[in-house]
Amino acid sequence: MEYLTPQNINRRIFVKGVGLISAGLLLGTLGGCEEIAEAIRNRPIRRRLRVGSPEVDADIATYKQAVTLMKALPASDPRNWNNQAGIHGTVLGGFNLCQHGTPHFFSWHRAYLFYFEKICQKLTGNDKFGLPYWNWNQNAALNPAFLDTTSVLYLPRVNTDVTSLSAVSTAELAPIFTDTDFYTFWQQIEGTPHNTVHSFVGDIMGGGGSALDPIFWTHHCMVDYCWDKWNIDMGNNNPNDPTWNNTSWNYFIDANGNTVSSMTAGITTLMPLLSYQYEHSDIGTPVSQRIVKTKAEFNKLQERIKAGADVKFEIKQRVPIASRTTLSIARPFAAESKALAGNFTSIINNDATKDNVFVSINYVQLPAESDFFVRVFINSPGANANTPVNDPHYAGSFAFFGSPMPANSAHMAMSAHAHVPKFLVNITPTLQKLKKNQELTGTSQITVQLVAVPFLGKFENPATELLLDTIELIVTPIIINHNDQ
Ligand SMILES: [Cu+2]
Repeated sequence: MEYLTPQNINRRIFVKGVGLISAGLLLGTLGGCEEIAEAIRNRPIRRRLRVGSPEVDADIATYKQAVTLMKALPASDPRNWNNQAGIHGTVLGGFNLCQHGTPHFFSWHRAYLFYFEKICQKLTGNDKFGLPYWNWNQNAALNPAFLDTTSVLYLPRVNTDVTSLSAVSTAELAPIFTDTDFYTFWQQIEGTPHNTVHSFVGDIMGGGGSALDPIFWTHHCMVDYCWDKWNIDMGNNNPNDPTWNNTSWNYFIDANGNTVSSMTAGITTLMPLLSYQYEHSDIGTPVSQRIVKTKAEFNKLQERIKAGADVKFEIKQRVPIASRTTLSIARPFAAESKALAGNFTSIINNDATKDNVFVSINYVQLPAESDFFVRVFINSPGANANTPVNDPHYAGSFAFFGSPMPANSAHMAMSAHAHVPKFLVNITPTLQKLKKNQELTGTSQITVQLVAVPFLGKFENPATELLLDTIELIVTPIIINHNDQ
């Protein structure tokens, strides 16, 4: 791929909101223009984990070597395996610095993976190493390399094959990928496939200490690929909001074990263009890969990514449904809204609507157990755990990730705000379907049912309660990409 020449790449790169940064930061090179262009052209490939590919086998071998070397580092070395995982959180202490439920879910984890990958490259002496990703939509069964109990990639887990999870199915992911608004796209990716896979795999992967499990890095690499595909292949834009772009973190650890004083969300947006690339694969509905062949195309793409767009999480209409209620997971919860389908006529009747209707569900705190996910149905009073997901009233699902912070936890004040469970499920396609089936008329009341479904057929603790803060219907505008290229 001859898309860069020494003439079109500078030693310094201008990032919106950040100003000039050294290209070496993103590329791991301090060379001249020619070497920089070369480094971008040959940036590491993050491949899809699968069986039967010699390249993937080689990546797994390097990954094993990297994990072994990180575990062998002294505890005083910040690149040590436990120390790296501790940035995210710990088994006993819960979440630490990781961002969940904030608009930096994607960017924070991207920066975290970026430095982890650099540490792997440095320790193994393989600067071509790219973290492999677990595409749960295409390869539901976890790669067997992680199941060998004698391997450094092994840890006990409850489930390693996600075939039964609708949260990673094309039916559930495809509508999420049609969402062009960064804020609602991120919230759905986090709450649906991301959380569900964490909790379903379970054990250490189900909580704050999840980065201790080598699967974590391949799972988050997939989450990062979701963002990459949406942003680069599909032409959607990240926020141009300076507050978002300038948000910075001063604790990541570089390949040499030094603390990085400033990494920003704005810089992370350029990482897939400059420091690694994804081997293409499908997530939900196939989307063609954006292949950049010329320097002009590369520059145009880079300009679009740097510019972002004026995207906001804007709520045009809000209909409260319920608030401050205790729900038992053992019984489906049904609530009626004051909203009539007629309130949303323009959305329901228009397949090309520019707005989305979401059920927005906020809980007060994480439940004590999270061995289940929650299905959302619309106008289906009898919905229960046996109602199939191809029922026309089914709208989507979400799961909880993590446990409540231990009381008096040192981290509680610091990061609990970032882990308040809140979810968005887009019910626009369901409302349109029900209208077409003539189940909804203008005067039909819209009702919402929440059904908890245990991962393994029965709840570990059926007495688990969910403290609901609010459920409401919200209408958000779809953002048009004015500078789509
Ligand atoms: Cu995660």
